[in-house]
Amino acid sequence: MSLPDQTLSNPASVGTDTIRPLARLLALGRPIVMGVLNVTPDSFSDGGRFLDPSRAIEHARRMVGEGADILDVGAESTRPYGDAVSVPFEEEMRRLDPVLPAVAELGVPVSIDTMKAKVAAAALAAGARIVNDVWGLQRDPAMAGVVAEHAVPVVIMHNRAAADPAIDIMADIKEFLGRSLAIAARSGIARKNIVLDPGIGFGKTPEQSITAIARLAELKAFGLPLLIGASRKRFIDKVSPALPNRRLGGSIAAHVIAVDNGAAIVRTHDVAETVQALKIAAAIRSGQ
Ligand code: HH2
Repeated sequence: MSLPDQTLSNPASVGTDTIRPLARLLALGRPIVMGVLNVTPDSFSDGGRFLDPSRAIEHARRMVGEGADILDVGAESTRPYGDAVSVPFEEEMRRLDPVLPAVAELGVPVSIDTMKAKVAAAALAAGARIVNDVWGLQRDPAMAGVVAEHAVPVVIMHNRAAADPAIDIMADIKEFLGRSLAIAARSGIARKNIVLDPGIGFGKTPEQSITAIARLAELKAFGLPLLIGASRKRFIDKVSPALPNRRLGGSIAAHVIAVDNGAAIVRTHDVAETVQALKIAAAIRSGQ
């Protein structure tokens, strides 16, 4: 699955060179590994570990050394499991400012994991090259405009305010992603710049998260690259009880199966182990 490079036929558009890294990665024909960098005090699995800028930059460097293809930098916990503490723009930027420019120099594209258009715009100005919106362009009405203006790739993720065990989760995901794609089209975001994500753990019961991975292939009908972020999520605990930092085995199992089911990108806190697992899975698949 590949995103074609944008041509330089439109020199007026901002950031014509910025979509190439993702397009190149997706053209490699192997799963792409996105390493998570949470510059937060309260992320569900690693809150507080990388709030200090030097620790954050060191961790980013380590992940690149371990084989991360993309670094996903976030400064507001998305809190997939409730207790959301909303972080004001100024605070999100105060966390990102000392980290982003250095991380953007590490040689892999940086995505900005934010729900705020103003943060996305500032992060793109500071060197980020991809926007990762866990509300799929449906929360901040200015988000789609920022993505369109900068002509950068965007990860559109499914989300819900609350889980409802009674709904058909795949139908809900498809409907939501369809709405996001309509917003993207109206705003002038090129389809080739869009990655879709069913949002493991977000507004889903553990069973629904498992369904989203098991039936991921249904989302291939959109004809767009798919991303899965199963890393350390709660559905693992439901099947095999373990605290978030003891869920590596479950995360790897989920990501390997997600790739088999069509994921082009996996988002992980544990880059070295995930890269190794994906390589071994690929070697076995090809019978070598
Ligand atoms: N999951 C989290 C955050 N951002 N983005 C995408 N596209 N897909 C995901 O599954 C996803 C995401 C949650 O994980 P984490 O960043 O570790 O937690 P927190 O949001 O608490 O910082």
